[in-house]
Amino acid sequence: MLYPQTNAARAAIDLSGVWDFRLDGQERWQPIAVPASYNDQSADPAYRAHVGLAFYRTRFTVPAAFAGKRVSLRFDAVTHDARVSLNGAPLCAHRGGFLPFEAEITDLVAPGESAWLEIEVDNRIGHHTLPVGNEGGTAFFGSDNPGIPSVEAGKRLQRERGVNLPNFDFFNYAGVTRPVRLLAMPRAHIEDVTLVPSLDGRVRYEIAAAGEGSARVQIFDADGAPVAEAEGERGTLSIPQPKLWEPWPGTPYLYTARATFGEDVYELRFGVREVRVEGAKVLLNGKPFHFHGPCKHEDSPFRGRGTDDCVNVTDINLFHWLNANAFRTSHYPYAEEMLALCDREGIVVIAETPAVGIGAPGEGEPYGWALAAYHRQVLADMIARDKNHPCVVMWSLGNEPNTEALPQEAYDYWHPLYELAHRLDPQNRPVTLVGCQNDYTRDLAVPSMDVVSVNRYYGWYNLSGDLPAAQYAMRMELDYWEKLGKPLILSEYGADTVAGLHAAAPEMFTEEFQAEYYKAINACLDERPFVVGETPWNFADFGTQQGPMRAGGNRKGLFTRDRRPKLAAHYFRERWKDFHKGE
Ligand code: GCB
Repeated sequence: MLYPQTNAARAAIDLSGVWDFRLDGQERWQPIAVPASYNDQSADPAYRAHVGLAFYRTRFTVPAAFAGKRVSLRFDAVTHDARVSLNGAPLCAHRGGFLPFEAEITDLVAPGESAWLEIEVDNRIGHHTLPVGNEGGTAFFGSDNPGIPSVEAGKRLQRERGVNLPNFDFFNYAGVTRPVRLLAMPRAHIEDVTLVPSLDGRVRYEIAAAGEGSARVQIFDADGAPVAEAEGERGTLSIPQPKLWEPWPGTPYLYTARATFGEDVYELRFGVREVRVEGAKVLLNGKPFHFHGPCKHEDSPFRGRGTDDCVNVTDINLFHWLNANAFRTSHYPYAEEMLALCDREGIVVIAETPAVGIGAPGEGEPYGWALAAYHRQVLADMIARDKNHPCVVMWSLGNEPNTEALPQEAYDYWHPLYELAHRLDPQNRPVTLVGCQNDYTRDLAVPSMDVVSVNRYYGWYNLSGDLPAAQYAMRMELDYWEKLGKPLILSEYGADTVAGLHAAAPEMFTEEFQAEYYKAINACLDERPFVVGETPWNFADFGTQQGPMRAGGNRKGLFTRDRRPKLAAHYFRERWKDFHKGE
């Protein structure tokens, strides 16, 4: 799905602002900022604790100047499920909180007229949502205390009342979290553009269009000079002496493809780069690439998971400060604005579906057909949305499924998704699946990927505080993976750290311990050329569900939630300066 654009043929009006809002059961409409999660916008505890429906509404006008155009509404993300109505009549519905959807309204609101737009948002999570909610009555990191009659009775009460029990470790933020826009474009219009560049400058292209017209593509260099053009809905263009999109600190050179179809125009920035796996290396533009940079969340004070360009720019500038070159969109597809920023700034992205927490024991059908069908849809939508971004170099099918309890079932669930990602992606990027710390010798799914990604917390959740033992265990596991002959990314490792807590003799939770922990684990990684990535957990402290293991959220950030560096951030900044592992 194309990102909205205002140009000579199209208009996109951002409907962001202060809308009306009420939780199900409340009478009064209250102000709410869009885009943002609703949960942190009020001191009313119901905003964070709410389970179920919430309602948003606003009034907008279709400009008279839109007469004769195809008019639609585009929702970049509503978390998790949405039902949209226009002047009280159902317009569209969408499942899943991290990808866009669109509905045409050309014949529903006349140019020059206004309409009420209402969005019903559902934040409930369960076995058939992505991310996965735990219907069995146990909170992530909560203590089960099975068999205690009073605790069991309390859990029953929670279930009757309705409770969200995320099987994941980030706050279940909800609402209209990304922009909503009113779009106008010619009735005969471009629906999609696909570009597949190669290093020799050839660019395969395809334009999908609705209605009558003839198609054309022109390519311009970064100074706006034309460098190639072709007629027709598909074909191959050739850029003479192409400048490549190189990751930071190289130059992420961007060209612009201008597609025209009848009266319609769409402009897409893209880069010439290639990515593939060869032996135990990931090659970017034919050269071994090493991923280094902390995993992220879309998370900031007040906004929750709401898109904010200022937060995004600040974060990417902090990536530059860290000398980092990559992150994974843990644990869901990020806002399109962030990917455009990474294209521009040369930050490499591993794009992840929202499939986190699949297959917890006792979940009933942990690898059920219904979830698989929905997962396929989400994967397809993510690839369709992000396929042209040069920054996206790999797909992650999901994070930390249970691949250990039922190894064959897990393989039978994940491997078809791996094949599907390869089939759907015109650029045929490598595919990974991020494995949980478990008995890795039983895992069939993660080793079947192009790149093995493993989250490991030696020295934190296990062997806690004992760094020599953590190193011993880490090295033993790396010995195991080395034999596979595939590239490996240590896709998460980290230690909760309270900013300002210090100790001369490093102990868990101090800033010194976090820095020592990373030095110890990195020493193991440095010995292994097949380790092509180190992506610490996490860039910044972030909001989570409350629980006995979380004091004001997850504190594994290299930065605090308001983006102040801890000691470990300074350590990584030094480590990653002129870092040339494997090249
Ligand atoms: C993990 C998860 C991540 C958590 C992290 C932690 O393995 O992938 O979502 O936040 O551990 O800090 O426990």
